[in-house]
Amino acid sequence: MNKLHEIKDEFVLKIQPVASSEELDVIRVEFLGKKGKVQELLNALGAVPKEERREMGQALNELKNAISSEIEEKGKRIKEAELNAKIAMTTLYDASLPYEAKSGSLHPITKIINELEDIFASMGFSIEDYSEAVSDFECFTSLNIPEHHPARDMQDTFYLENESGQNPKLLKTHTSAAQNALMKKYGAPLRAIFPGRCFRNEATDATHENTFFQMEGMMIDEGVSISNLIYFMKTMLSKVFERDVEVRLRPGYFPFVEPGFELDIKCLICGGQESESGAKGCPSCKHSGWLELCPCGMIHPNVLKQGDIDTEKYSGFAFGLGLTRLAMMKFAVKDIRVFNGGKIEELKIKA
Ligand code: FA5
Repeated sequence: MNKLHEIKDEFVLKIQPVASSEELDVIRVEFLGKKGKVQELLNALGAVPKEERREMGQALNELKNAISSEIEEKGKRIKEAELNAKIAMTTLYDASLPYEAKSGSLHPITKIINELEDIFASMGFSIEDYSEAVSDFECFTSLNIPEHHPARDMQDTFYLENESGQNPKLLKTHTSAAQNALMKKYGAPLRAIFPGRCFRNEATDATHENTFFQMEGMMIDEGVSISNLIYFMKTMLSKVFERDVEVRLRPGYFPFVEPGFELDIKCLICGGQESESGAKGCPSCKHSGWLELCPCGMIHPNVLKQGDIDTEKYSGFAFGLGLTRLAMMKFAVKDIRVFNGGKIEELKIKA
């Protein structure tokens, strides 16, 4: 009987830390196997005195049943734990699940520049690039805006320091700053567009940024007139928006064109409609229903002369498209600051 108790105690001790099916099998063989500890005692039963044999046999059977049901119970718990561990692993990483590859995309401004370049290239315009830091001459004087001319007040900018303190460069306020250099580089006839980043020292709001894009266009040839200008503006807008958009042309003053116009587009955010409260337009068009988009005009003879163009023979038009504002309208972005904001979620525009 003592031996029986020893086996029982040993089993209880050994089964406690068992945590895997493999370890449990080892215990099963050790206690219940053909040469196991319980079987050994059963085999030796014949040598037990007759009067004790019955009681001993009964106790051994009870021990065998208890060990076997304990092993069975433990086996169930181990299987369950093993299954849960497998499920957890699958949840963490399942190589068979469909994989969504996240890829980047072009910035909406880049997309619109690419689109405009294609449109103008197809109409025979070359595409030019120009510096962001330019001289005072390029940005103002060459454009018929001499020093102390009040028109300079409309475009305050950021001046860069240089060692001598003489003729510091400035961040260009408009793409028109490249007109003079391109006239000198190519002469007439000339058809070119030059998109670029512009800078202005001004407060920002829904339609104004201190850093924004414009795209300048210039056509100089014999007999170029306002009808050519209007034709190119209309073609560009209908191709960009792929639908009819309402535009209006009104007189505008820029020292480098004569005559000069403001080309406005009917606000595509509110459609120029009155809101339910009776207010006209929306914040994106400053409640006017219209957005200033593309000033333009016939290039002033003084500007052509500064660019070494023969004004007796040639005339030309120029326009300065507000590219970031165009992107606002095209992609229905209500606030221009989204484009420089760097918030990927806001920039996920269906372009
Ligand atoms: C000019 O910059 C002229 N150089 C345009 C021009 C070129 C006129 C050739 C005639 C011939 P303006 O300052 O209005 O003009 O700017 C042109 C366009 O740029 C505006 O209609 C507007 O769409 C955009 N723009 C101007 N300032 C800002 C700003 N702070 N933020 C965003 N867009 C602006």
